[in-house]
Amino acid sequence: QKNLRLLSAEQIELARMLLEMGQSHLFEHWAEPGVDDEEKKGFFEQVARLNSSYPGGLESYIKTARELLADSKAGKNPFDGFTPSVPKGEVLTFGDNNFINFEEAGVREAQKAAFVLVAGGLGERLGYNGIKVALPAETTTGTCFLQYYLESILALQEDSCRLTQGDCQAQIPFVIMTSDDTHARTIQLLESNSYFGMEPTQVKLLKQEKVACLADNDARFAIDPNNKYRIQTKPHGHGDVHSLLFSSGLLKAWHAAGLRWVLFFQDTNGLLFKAIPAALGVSATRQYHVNSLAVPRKAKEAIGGITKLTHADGRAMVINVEYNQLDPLLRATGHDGGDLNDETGYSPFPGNINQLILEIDPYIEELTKTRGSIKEFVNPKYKDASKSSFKSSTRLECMMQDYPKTLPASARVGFTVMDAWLAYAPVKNNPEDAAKVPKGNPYHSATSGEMAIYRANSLILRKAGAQVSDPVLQVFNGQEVEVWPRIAWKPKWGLTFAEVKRKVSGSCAFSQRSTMAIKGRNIFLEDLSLDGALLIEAIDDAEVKVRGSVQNKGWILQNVDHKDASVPEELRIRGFKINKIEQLEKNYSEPGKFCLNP
Ligand code: GDU
Repeated sequence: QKNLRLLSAEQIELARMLLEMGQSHLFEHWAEPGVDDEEKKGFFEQVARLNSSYPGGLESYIKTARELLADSKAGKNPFDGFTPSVPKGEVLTFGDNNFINFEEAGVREAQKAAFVLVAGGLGERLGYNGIKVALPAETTTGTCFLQYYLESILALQEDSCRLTQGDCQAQIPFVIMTSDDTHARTIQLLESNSYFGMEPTQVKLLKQEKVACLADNDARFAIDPNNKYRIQTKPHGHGDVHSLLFSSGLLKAWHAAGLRWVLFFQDTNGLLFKAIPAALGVSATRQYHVNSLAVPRKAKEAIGGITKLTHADGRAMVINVEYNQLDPLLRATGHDGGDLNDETGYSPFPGNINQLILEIDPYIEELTKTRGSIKEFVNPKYKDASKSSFKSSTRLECMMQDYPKTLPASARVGFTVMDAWLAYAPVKNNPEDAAKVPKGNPYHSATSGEMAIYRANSLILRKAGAQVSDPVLQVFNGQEVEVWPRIAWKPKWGLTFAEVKRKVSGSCAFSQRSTMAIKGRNIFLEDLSLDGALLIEAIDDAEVKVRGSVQNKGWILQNVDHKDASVPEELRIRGFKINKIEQLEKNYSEPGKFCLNP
């Protein structure tokens, strides 16, 4: 009471709300007025922030938390009354006519798209000390994930304007959702690399706030163990992206500018943009309000399963069921073995890779109703079976892929399945955990993420008519992986299959021990035979034809131990480094036509 005199009217209102909502314990240990006054001010600043950043404010947060905690205590099944079945979606085969047509449709649409990267997570499972988007996707060129994403969006922008002969001034907006854990380092990465060639105004950062931690089943807020004048907070999950796009006004601005699509994606997938054009083409052609990208999923793999849920009362939806919930849901609905592979060797439920394409009109209509709030969940770790107290504080969480949960039955919710080798190779697991992944399931490590890029590029070149030698098996950090020729190219060289095909002709061949890095838009491979390392860089106005045979000692992968602290962390976590012995390197920095024929 005595402390009230220090407060502004707005702060008194917040204090009253907290008291009414059963949070009086937050003030019990407060010192007399005059003592710790700055800290007390800080407390109210924090409460004001927590209140304004949550749709509906703290009151609504506490109410929802009480409901969800009561459901959790009662062991209520979130899927009560729903029966799971395998939904129907678009299944694409890389490189066939259907795929090429969807890719072209997608490239056309791209100039009406905005991209949103959710990158607020620290990646605790990976245990890397930096932000995940700063990690090299592959170490042949050293391109980090963020660079790959920006360059892919720029390539798509240019391809789209060429194809449609449209307005080449138009920029595809790019948003990055960060958090306090990643914000400053994301800005620093962008600024120290001149935004990887993108106009700084084209990129917007939206920082998500953390949410209040809950100490008990009554949703009493947990006090920060390091400061008795602060509420402990934790991340709320990637679902925050929807309310941030709404409250920032960006969505409205995009809509007003005539954009049609918003594409969401995650922090570490070095293959993603190989799948984006075709998936966007599917959205446009099938007129999907929601389109999730999926890959065949191994049972128990740590990715959600896309599932059709049909309720006894007639409701039905196509939604991601998170990996830890799919098995119990299946068991509870008569599938005795739970989450199992079928005769194809995969789970019948396609794996959600959390790449979502939303059509803006219905999206903005829905968000106008919900303000972007997404169905939340709570996952308390209880001390014992009585479920009356927690081992540590918990909080409400939400996931961006739960957006369709509030949509009306008339919404067109679909998905697009692509080959995993083409579309999905995330970096989530540290070397120890990756080495323990059951044989045949993907490692999702820095090692497998990099190898997947070489495999995809090799397979794409094969499909384009080149001869690419088979891979060899090698073990890095305890993980057996296929090592294909280390082939990497800039997105602007070949974002789509049609573009790669246009640039590869004659009889090209690559031996397994080869390395090739192509950095330039107009580099054409004609009858190239490579057995060694070849690096070509060219400005856009230089057209380079590459012919003949290149042979040298090349670049060799050398094992490193993930515990060897003398090796930089970025390399250690993949278990190898590249020993650059000999290469042919050419750089074309003047406009003109050139032929490289060694
Ligand atoms: N993220 C945030 N804010 C958060 C938490 C996470 O922006 O508060 C971001 C991360 O940076 C990352 C993305 O969200 O880019 C996903 O985070 P994780 O990689 O930790 O996600 P999970 O592996 O737990 O699961 C998610 C989906 C799954 C499945 C999987 C596929 O929830 O259904 O699709 O990705 O990669």
